[in-house]
Amino acid sequence: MTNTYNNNNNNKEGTKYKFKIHLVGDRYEGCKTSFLNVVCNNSFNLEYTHTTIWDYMEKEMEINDIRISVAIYDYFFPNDGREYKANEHRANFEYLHGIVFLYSITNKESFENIKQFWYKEYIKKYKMIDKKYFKKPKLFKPTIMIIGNKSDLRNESNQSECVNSDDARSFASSIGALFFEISLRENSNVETAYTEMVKAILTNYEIAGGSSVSEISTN
Ligand SMILES: Nc1nc2c(ncn2[C@@H]2O[C@H](COP(=O)(O)OP(=O)(O)OP(=O)(O)O)[C@@H](O)[C@H]2O)c(=O)[nH]1
Ligand SMILES: [Mg+2]
Repeated sequence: MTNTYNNNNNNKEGTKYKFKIHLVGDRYEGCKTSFLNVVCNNSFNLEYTHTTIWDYMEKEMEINDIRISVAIYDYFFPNDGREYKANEHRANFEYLHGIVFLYSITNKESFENIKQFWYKEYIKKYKMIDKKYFKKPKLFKPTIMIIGNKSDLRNESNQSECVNSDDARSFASSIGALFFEISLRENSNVETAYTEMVKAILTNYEIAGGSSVSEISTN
């Protein structure tokens, strides 16, 4: 797929920046498709359909009078993501501005998988592809956000199976990530989380020079 999120030549009139965000997390418990639909279409469906192709939707927004277009990728991972193929994914990792790791508050395993698997593997993958295919030292680091979803179910769930908010917050803080608890079903805290993410990307991006990501230096 042709990547149009490099901020070089493809801006629509009035759009200053184009950012790209990936949604990452366990099958079902990550609620990635639900996140995409609530943020981009303001629609929520309780029925579950496993995503079998990756796709993205675009959302336009304005922050401090700056018009931004954000492509949010609902990422499909073969074999639940335990297997990666660099060639399949390299174009999608190019010019990546943000990664949202999602878990279900009511499922501790989905949070542990973010900590022990998704975060580590995804950052490793990102760096590997970056180094292997994009020769320039692109040291602009993607903004990271950790999201605990299904806050609507916390009170009615077995508390010993729920993710402790402080544990999740301290993990997010230890990796320099934003952290929010949300309910997609109730549309609670979703816009705040999403807007804070884009604001943080914008800040990082402008501090780094505000030009093509490939020209931005890292670390
Ligand atoms: N109660 C509740 N259910 C939710 C919430 N968000 C999502 N769900 C439900 O959780 C299930 C899984 O959500 P999906 O968004 O399809 O999960 P996914 O990560 O895209 O799953 P895969 O495509 O298989 O990787 C669906 O039945 C959703 O309706 C929420 O905030 N509260
Ligand atoms: Mg899905």
